[in-house]
Amino acid sequence: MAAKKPRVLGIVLAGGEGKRLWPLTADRAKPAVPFGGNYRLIDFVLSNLVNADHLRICVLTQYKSHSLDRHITTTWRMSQTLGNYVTPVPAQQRLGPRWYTGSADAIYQSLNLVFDDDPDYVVVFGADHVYRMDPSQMVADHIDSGADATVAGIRVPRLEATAFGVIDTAEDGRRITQFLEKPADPPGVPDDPSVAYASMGNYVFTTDALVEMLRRDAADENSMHDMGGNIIPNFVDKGTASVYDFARNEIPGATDRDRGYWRDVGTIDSYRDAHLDLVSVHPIFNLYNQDWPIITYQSPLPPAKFVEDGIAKESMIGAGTIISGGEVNRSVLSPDVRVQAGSQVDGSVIMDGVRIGRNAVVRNAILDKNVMLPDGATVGVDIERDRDRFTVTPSGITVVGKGVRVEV
Ligand code: ADQ
Repeated sequence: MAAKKPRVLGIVLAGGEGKRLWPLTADRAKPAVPFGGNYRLIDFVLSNLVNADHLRICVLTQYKSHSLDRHITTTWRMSQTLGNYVTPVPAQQRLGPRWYTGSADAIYQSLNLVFDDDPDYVVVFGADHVYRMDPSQMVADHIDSGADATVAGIRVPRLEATAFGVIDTAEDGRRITQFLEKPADPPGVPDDPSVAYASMGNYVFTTDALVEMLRRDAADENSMHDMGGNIIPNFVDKGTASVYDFARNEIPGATDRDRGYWRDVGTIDSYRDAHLDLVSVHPIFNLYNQDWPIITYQSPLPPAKFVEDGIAKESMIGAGTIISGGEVNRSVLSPDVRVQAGSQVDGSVIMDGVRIGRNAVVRNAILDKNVMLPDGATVGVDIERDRDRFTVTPSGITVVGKGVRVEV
């Protein structure tokens, strides 16, 4: 007889503020930040869970959650009656008049969802990353190892690991012996000192062990109530934490190039770089792999249209966009954008509803939704002037916030 399929509840942590993505996070949580023309960051983790048939998912929101909420309800509503759901759960102050203190507190305050669903295992994933992963392979590994907690691990350049939890394992390569949350000087792996073994912030827990650990943590006044800072190190101390090596994850249709791709697009520069990768001839991350689709909301718009010698090279252009005589290079344009005659867009990310008039220039820039450039306006040309009116990164990327009308 076939083994009973384990009951798995997905919890997606989507309360992150994303301060380093300002002004894109001025009025939306980081997981709601648009990405790749059509998507929001949260679509990647939700697609991964749903493609793997994990169809019961709670999304814990908190910070500026309106746009995230709306996106989840329009895009991800599944059938409660069939027992499938993606439910956005706002912070409800169930345990007193306070918001969540940390990511572990967010789960602790939402434990009623776990009790209601009664799963064997709880998959807790972050919502901030661009990647493809089959979480069911990680769940199978968790069951096989007998651990209480399993952490997804990936090798990253050692110097980047200051932003991550860093894992050391026993000789079996599986049991975690040390977990350092965001160390100032991350240790390298034994066979390569330039590389660290980082936590992806994705975890699988055996339900009872998670509930017990969250209760213990809630009673600890010295805890920050953080998954990476407290809960995982406590499982490591208990000797019941394992690592799941992301390099072993197999995705249908993956190429040698994009196998193992995982990006924390946590800064404006990394956000733009990830977009430039998408429009390169051979991108590392292949959005076009329909064997593991990234699901999102698509509004019923007509196809993109190019008229009056309008042209786009090495670019992705959303539906309903009209390039009327302008030239677009190495850029990602969302749906419903207009680019008028004589204008140039280069190395940029342009979001929904942006209007670019005649003879305008947009260079190395990110234009948030509904930005208006009148005829002759420029962004990314006079960087000093841009510094006074917009956000400009040290590397010279200009970001114009939602709905701004750019002065000529
Ligand atoms: P960080 O990403 O810095 O490190 P955190 O800010 O807690 O940790 O964010 C983790 C996830 O939880 C994100 O998806 C975020 O949106 C969400 N989140 C944060 N606070 C929340 C709250 N109060 N309520 C709901 N959701 C919340 C973590 C780990 C590291 C690991 C990196 C990988 O702590 O060990 O290496 O992720 O990026």
